[in-house]
Amino acid sequence: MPAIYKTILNSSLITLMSALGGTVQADWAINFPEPAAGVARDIYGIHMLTMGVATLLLVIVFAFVIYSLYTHRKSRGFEADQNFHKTWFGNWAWVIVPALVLGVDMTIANNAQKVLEAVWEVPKEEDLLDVKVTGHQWWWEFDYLDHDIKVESRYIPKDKAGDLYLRSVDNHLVLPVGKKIRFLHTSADVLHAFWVPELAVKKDAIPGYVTETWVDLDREGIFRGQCAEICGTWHSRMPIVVEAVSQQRFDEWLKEQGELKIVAAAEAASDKTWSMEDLMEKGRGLYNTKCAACHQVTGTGLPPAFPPLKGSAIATGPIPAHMDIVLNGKPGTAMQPWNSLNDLELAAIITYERNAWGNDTGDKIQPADVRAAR
Ligand code: HEC
Ligand SMILES: [Cu+2]
Repeated sequence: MPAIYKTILNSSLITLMSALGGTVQADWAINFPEPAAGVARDIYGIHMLTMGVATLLLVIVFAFVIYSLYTHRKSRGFEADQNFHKTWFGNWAWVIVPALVLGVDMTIANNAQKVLEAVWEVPKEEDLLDVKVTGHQWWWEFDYLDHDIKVESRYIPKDKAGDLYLRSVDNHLVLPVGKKIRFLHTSADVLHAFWVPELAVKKDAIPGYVTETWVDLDREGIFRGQCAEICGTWHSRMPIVVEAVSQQRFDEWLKEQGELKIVAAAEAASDKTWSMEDLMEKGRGLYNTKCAACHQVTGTGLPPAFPPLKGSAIATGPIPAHMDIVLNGKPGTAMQPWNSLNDLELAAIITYERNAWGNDTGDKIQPADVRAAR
């Protein structure tokens, strides 16, 4: 069916559904999703007020027009009234009706103004939770600035994500309910935009700039959003998943993250020599979450944009060159530096790349080798 017919059909369906009432709307998910934050509720309120007024006016005007046309039709012998303007109502209607409409408009504008102020003015409170949100091609980074915790969030490939493909990520943006949260938006490369409908937050992430938004979550749940600024070939593969939890659960989560970090750092710093199996096992997991987006789980890449690693001259050639491109990336390409990973993680990934998919070099890279190459 041509797109234009679909659009017309959809909008007629929406009108029909709105006429049928609230429950149907919810089932058909035709209205905005239920807000999950105070500011989002205010915005939702404006939307419902405006839609209510528009629907009421629509019904009144159409009822009037249809009644007039039908009842006073020419075939019944009616003639146009040429003296309407001579009556009191005929004289004043064109003043009274617009004045009423203006009154309604002012009500809407007044409400909208108040909400806009609330949305744009980040509360100046001592105990705001600050989360720096950085857009990357093509994943999100969330820094909990007051807690020294960083979360990297990447999409989950189709075979694992199932129905939630492009709606799910490996690491959620975990946030507490009942606390004011300030987002600091920025980008590491090109324009992205952070957008989660239930939070009613949508803000461009601009390289070199930091902008602010805020939310006050008021219910627990999983809220899914996505990058809303076309940012390259994999724009669709940077969904956002907010997990709103109780303050108590959030505190536990923070503790877990802190502990995980300590364990990982201790493991990576130790001079333990790792076995091939351990390195391959760790490497597979890390590769599949961090590298497979471009180089594919099968190692075959997506040429010409993303080169294959299976049989690649670098992944089967001298180790230093392989280590160099992974640590430092390749400027001007989508291959970013991965030096924020720890020595163990890098050792595992590089070992995996050199031995998976029939690369079979037999090379084992240890954390100490990575440390020496940094
Ligand atoms: C966003 C996409 C992307 C991701 C994610 C990515 N790479 Fe790359 N990678 C590239 C591109 C593009 C190149 C080619 C750069 C060039 O032009 O030489 C490349 C090149 C490479 C090469 C050299 C291959 C060759 O034969 O030229 C290696 C090795 C490599 N990447 C390893 C990794 C590892 C390890 C990871 C994960 C930690 C990773 N890449 C994640 C895009 C990506
Ligand atoms: Cu993006």
